[in-house]
Amino acid sequence: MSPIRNIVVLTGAGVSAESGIDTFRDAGGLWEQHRVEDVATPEAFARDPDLVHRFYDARREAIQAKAPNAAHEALARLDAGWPGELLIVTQNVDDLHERAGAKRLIHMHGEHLNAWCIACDTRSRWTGTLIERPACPACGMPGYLRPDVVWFGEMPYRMEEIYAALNKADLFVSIGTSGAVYPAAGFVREARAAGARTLELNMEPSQGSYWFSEARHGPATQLVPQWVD
Ligand code: BJW
Repeated sequence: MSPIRNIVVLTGAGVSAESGIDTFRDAGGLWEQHRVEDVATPEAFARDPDLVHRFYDARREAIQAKAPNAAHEALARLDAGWPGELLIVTQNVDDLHERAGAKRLIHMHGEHLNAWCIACDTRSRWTGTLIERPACPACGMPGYLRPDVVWFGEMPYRMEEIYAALNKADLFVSIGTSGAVYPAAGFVREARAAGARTLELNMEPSQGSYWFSEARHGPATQLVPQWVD
């Protein structure tokens, strides 16, 4: 087997679950508490922006009170020490990977701490809540800031960079994701087609488990440090 130089790691909500952040599709997860169509589509935001803002305000506040766990920390160690190419692609909008110290990181579904002004197309750091939401710092227009996250029907971020990394990966590792949402769910097939070994680390077999050459099941705080160290 050829030596491993280039690694792509995909993470999902399961990597942050043991920090106390709700996943989407597990029992009691966010999609049991809210209808996707009400809070995570551009149409929902157009229809009822206050409801969508309340959903993200609450999550933003909850996430800020949480801390990175042993899985985020192990991935940050990998990032700091891996001499070859490495890209951590997270579907998570929380900032726990960067708070753990990861640098080679892409937030393909956006970041809960960013605001996007749909009047002037500028991104800025989120400072307000629903009650005291500021005007856009760039254009000064009030009422046009939305959470800078990727909703259903919208194009995930930095896809060219991600596919370039997948196409030269020697190893693709998927951590804590159900494999229910595309295009991330298709990355394992892309990496396999490019000749990469593929490893799943998840609490249970994901929807795409079949495509992985190896799978280990259990909590991310145990599996990820075991794999990294
Ligand atoms: C643990 C654990 C522990 C628990 N340790 N593990 C192809 C086929 C079919 C449909 C489509 C397709 N291509 C596109 C689509 C449509 C759609 C889609 O995928 N629909 C599916 C539902 C079928 N995709 C899109 O719309 C995407 N856009 C797109 O494709 O654009 C193309 C386009 C082309 C031309 C014009 C315009 C566009 C966008 C998808 C956006 C997803 N957005 C969300 C919300 C982000 C903001 C926010 O956070 O609020 O992203 S939805 C939600 O799901 C969030 C997540 O990032 C994403 C994935 O969830 P994740 O991370 O996998 O979480 P869970 O809960 O599902 O799973 C957790 C896992 O962890 C479980 O397996 C647990 O077992 C495990 N776990 N605890 C280890 N301790």
